[in-house]
Amino acid sequence: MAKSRKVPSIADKPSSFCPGCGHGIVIRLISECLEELDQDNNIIFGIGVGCSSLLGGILETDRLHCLHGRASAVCTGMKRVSPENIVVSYQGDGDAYSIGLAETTSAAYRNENFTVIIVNNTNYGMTGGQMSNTTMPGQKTTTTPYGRDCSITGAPIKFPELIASQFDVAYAARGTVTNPANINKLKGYIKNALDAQIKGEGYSVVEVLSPCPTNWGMTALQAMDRLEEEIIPYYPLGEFKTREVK
Ligand SMILES: Cc1ncc(C[n+]2csc(CCOP(=O)(O)OP(=O)(O)O)c2C)c(N)n1
Ligand code: SF4
Ligand SMILES: [Mg+2]
Repeated sequence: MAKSRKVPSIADKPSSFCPGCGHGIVIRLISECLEELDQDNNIIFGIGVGCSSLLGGILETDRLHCLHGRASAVCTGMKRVSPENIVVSYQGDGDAYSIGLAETTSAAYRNENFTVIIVNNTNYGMTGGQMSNTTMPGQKTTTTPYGRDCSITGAPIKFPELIASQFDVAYAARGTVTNPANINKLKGYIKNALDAQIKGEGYSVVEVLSPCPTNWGMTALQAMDRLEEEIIPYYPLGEFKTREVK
């Protein structure tokens, strides 16, 4: 008989994400990692604006809702005054890479010792699917009805690669939620990122390629297919920076 897995104690409330959304999987993985690292009673979340903010209604933990894009600045303050706590910034791509690009990049530049989880669904999900800095070239959104034209907007940001090659950060990775194997790998990345913070190694980030079936105008299964066929080939998965020699 198949056994169901125990629900982590800090994530036992129902969510209000759309069916097929990736946010819920990511939150579950973060909760499992915190529990396995014995940090579930020692966590403070900085929560961004967007569908990521629904996290605040699910978790029974200390948390602060931050102004749009400013979670990395808030987390910098929280971690500096309370270094014994684990601090995680939970944000969307629009929040972290568009509206908050300065704060996100500056925290990485300073190698602040906290962890950032960025759910990249290639649009501003909560507000109806506008273009963000990670919208794919040619992707139609409500603000790019003819498709994203990179000659006008610039090209999509690949943040983990950018900071791994340019800044002295501890850890940078990108994962996804398209199948059990990828979910298990993603969990490993999240754990490595939290572990880097626990060891005091510095800034850690995990970007998650995640479906937004509602704004992509797709079923849940079609959205997973789009990730596999179109988005993962553009945004490679894996670890880009780690302090450990592997
Ligand atoms: C200063 C400010 N500007 C704009 C908004 C409107 N707004 C709310 S959520 C959001 C987009 C969030 O997108 P993303 O971070 O990608 O999260 P998602 O909903 O896709 O998970 C925007 C623009 C706001 N709340 N505050
Ligand atoms: S709008 Fe998109 S990101 Fe937001 S809950 Fe729905 S599927 Fe998820
Ligand atoms: Mg988004």
